[in-house]
Amino acid sequence: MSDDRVHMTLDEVRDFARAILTRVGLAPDHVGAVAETMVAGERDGCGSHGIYRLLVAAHSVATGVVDAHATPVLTRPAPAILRVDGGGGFAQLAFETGRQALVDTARTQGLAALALNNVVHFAALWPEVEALVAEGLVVIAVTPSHAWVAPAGGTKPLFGTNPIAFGWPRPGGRPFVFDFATSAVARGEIELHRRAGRPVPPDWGYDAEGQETTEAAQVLAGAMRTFGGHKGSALSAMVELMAGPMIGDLTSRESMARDGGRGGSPIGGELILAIDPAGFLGDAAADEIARAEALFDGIEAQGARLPGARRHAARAVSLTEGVWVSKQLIADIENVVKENA
Ligand code: NDP
Ligand code: PYC
Repeated sequence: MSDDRVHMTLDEVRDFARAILTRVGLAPDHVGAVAETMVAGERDGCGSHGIYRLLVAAHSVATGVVDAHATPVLTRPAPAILRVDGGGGFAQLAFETGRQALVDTARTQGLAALALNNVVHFAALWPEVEALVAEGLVVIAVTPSHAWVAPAGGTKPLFGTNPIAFGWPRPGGRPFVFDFATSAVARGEIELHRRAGRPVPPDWGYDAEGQETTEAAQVLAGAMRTFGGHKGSALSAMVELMAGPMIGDLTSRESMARDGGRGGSPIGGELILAIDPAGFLGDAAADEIARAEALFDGIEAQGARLPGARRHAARAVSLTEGVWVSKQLIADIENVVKENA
């Protein structure tokens, strides 16, 4: 292995993340919830949302973008509608606060929606989706971010990178879960290209003058592009609407304005929809979920892979062999903490 990386077990990753988050002053219940999503990112080979996120998490605490001691509060505005006010804290603890109520409500009502409001969000959505799918639910989750992405046909930032995640339970197997930004790629991936000095594909974004560029730094200073042209653009708008005004929270442009140049993680809301197939199907649910397997068989029969397959393959390795982490990243994280001590 090249010596610019250090080997860590997943327990060491967890200890490191917890120690850093504690040192920057995050309250213990947040530390636990936030660190787990970073461990999950490293475990599943998702570098842009593993401990790399300690940089922005520490910065968000130090600059007051996030309330490090927020206590999320769960309410039920309607029988199938749940809301957690995150109190300006990280989204992970807000999700944990509403998670069991969402599962229970989906089971009793057939479907349920959970709005996380007033949260700071830097995480991937698939850990939440997987946790709910493990309960036998079909799940959709969306969240806006900061205004970094131009609508198709434009070249100026308006939308966030606005991920959409979907999960479907599979009998005895790995769930079908996809989770992707509606931008050409997550911003974190472009940041990793900048750190590594690697060019980006020309269709990832524009420079500040609206010109195509392969310089990661110029895209970060300019505007990212949506995936799939007008289709990704419309989906991105949908995310803004459903996890912004529909739940009484911020759009990506408003999140950026609220940040006020501090460079913290996005501020706003997240919407999670959970459906219990038994609500439609009753006792036939298990048979129908089993019938859906033919679709997955059909995909794989063509040599295509399912979303999530790469993550699960990475997980199988990391659970026994640990992971390799950039020494430079570890040093940068330590520096951010020292600078903000
Ligand atoms: P990718 O473009 O890498 O795509 C991710 C999804 O597509 C995964 O489900 C992935 O499965 C699947 N996939 C990728 N390649 C294939 C393939 N060849 N065949 C089948 N499926 C495939 O991710 P993004 O850069 O768009 O997003 C990365 C992460 O960033 C997401 O987890 C997202 O939640 C997070 N994010 C969070 C934001 C926030 O505001 N909180 C904002 C934007 C992004 P697999 O994982 O197995 O490769
Ligand atoms: O990678 O685009 C991103 C992102 C934004 C917030 C969290 N991740």
